[in-house]
Amino acid sequence: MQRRHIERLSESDRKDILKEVSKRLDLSTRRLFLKGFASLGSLTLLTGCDVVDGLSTERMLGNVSDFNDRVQAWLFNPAAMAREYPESAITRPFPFNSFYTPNSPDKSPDVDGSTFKLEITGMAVDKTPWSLDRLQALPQFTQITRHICIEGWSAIGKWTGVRFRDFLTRIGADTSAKYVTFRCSDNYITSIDMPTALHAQTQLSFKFDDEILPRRYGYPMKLRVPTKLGFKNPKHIAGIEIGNEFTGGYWETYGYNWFSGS
Ligand SMILES: Nc1nc2c(c(=O)[nH]1)N[C@H]1C(S)=C(S)[C@@H](COP(=O)(O)O)O[C@H]1N2
Ligand SMILES: [Mo]
Repeated sequence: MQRRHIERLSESDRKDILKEVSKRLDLSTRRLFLKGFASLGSLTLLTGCDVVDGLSTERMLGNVSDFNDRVQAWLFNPAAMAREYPESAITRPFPFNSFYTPNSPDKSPDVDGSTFKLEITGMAVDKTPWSLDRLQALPQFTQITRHICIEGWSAIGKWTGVRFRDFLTRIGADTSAKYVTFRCSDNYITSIDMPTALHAQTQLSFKFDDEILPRRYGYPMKLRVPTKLGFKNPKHIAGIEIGNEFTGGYWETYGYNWFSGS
C-alpha cells in the first residue's frame, strides 16, 4: 500500500485539516489536538497504514477532502459506527499504556473486586452504588474494535461488557446532560459528551479477550469507546458523574507531557 504522509501537504492545507478535525471534537479533545498536533505535525499518526489500515491510504490521503470525510467521520463522528474486526485481527499481546511514570502495568491500581462499589453522582435518579456482581448481571455483548492512541500506536482488541446506554437507562440518568465524567482508581479522569455515552458501541467493559479484565487493562472495568481515541477510554473506573459542567480530563489538567520529544 502506498504510504503518503500529511507532511507533504502545504502548511495551509494542514491548518485546514486541523481546523476540520478540531471542529468535530469536544472541547477537551480539541485543546489536546490543537496543542499536540499543531506543535508536532502529528497528523501523520492518524494517517499511516499502521493506524488506519482498514481504509485505503490512497483514497484517504488522495486529497484533503476525502481524508476529511472518511477518516474523521469514522474517528470522530459520534453517530458513525466504528469498524468491527474478526477474531484473527486481534493484536496479541495488546499494548499497555498509562499516564503514570514509569509506564508499567505493575503500577496499575490493585482493586479488590469483592468490596468494589461503583459510585454514581450527578444527574441520575438512582445513585445507589453498584457492586461488580450486580453490574455484570446486566446483558452483555462482545465487540472487536481498534484502539488508537495518539502517541502513535493502534491495536485491535476484544472487549465484553454492558452497553453503556443500557446502564445509563438503568440508573435513570438525565440524558439531556452534556457530559459523563469518569473518575478512576489511579486518579485518571476523563469525560465524554452524551451522544458518545449513548453510542451503541460504547461499552462498560468487564472482559478483555474473554478473560476477566486484567489489572493492566483496567480492572474492574473500563469504558470502551471505539469512536474515540485511546485516552477517552478510562480504565479502573471508580466513579461516574453525569452533569452539565465541563470537567475536562487528566491531560487538560496536568498538561501534555507525553508529547515531549516523541
Ligand atoms: N485510568 C486510566 N485510564 C486510561 C489511562 C490511564 O493512564 N489511566 N490511559 C489512557 C490512554 S492514553 C490509553 S492509550 C489507554 C491504554 O489502554 P490499554 O493499557 O488497555 O492499552 O488507556 C486510557 N485510559
Ligand atoms: Mo493513549
